[in-house]
Amino acid sequence: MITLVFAADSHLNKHYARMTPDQLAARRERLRSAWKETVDFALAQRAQVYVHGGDLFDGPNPRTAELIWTTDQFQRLADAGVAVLLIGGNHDIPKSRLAGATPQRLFDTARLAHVFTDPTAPTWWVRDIGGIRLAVGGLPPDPRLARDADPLAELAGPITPPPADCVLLVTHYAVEGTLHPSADEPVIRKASIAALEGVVDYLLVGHVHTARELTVGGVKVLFPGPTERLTFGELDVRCGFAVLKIDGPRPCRIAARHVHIDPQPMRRETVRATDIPADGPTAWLVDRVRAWSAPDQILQVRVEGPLRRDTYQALRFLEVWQVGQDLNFYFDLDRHLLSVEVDSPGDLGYAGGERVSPRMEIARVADGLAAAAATAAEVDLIVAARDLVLDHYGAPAIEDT
Ligand SMILES: [Mn+2]
Repeated sequence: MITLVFAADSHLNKHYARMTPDQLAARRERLRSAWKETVDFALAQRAQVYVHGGDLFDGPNPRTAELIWTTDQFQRLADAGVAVLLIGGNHDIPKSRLAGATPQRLFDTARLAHVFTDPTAPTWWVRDIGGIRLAVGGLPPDPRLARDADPLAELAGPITPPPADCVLLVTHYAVEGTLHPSADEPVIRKASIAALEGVVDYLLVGHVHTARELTVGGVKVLFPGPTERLTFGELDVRCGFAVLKIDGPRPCRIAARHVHIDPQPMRRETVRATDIPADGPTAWLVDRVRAWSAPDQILQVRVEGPLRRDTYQALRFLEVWQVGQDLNFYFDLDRHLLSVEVDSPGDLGYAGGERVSPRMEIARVADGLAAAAATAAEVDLIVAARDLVLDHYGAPAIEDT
């Protein structure tokens, strides 16, 4: 019996633009500890093989501190005699040869892992373990593929694994039917998977951030999901990894199960702007934020819809944000779907009865102040302040994907 652990999409070293340095350090610690659970599990279960299906890192150039920590983990596996097999993912493979090597190569050079690097045809790792001959093929993603390509149809030749009792193929691509319809990237067609019947027993797929298992034709397809959720768009995603128990000889029997990893608590709440009272809007919103808060949580509160202009101007968003920031691990007050309702023609060029974005409202208030300014220096100061404010108005730190 072979025990094999398969994880993917750990995105170590991920950068969140609007987190403070302390928040970012703690968040990266969180990503590391989620991935470490896969290593701890492999050691505790005495797995013989550990496979990572790409995007171990969020980019091709993780910080050295992150690499040292990761090396320690692979050393633990190596010390226990666990074979480690890695491919890069679309995040940690450089987009061009000139941009250097995928960070996984470091672990191959240090003889802590075997890294599959050819994206044009699977290469094979074969080992006899407990009387079972296991062949694992690796096919990392090819950044040069056209967006409408089927990666398996673009290979240099047919997939021909060496003779073995059990044949697994590891890759990092979207599979037909698993991605949002608007996703614009290479997708493995189900027909290409069905054509592998009798050639490949199990297709192990990273990249798709949701745990699931499919059978296409006679081929089992396993997605372990990510080891941690990365964005608010992944609120419903199951995190974890997969463990395969393989019994031979050919035709081998494979039992796969998903192992859950508790993600960092994440919550998203929506406030209809029309529900915000004109009287005491800040205290009202603060009460809601308090009720939704928890110390270890990543919280997003979206305020959406039209808000009366006087209520908008009375609402102290910074105060609301500060309360959210104090009571949560990280707080995002998302106002991208908020508009400001203008009832009557004012002195700032409104037609009356229109809805404008908060950005427009900020810009128009600033332009009104500039128009009323006494000196050219004052105008310059107001314009510079306006541009600075609009620049900082920015995008949320943890975007949807
Ligand atoms: Mn990916």
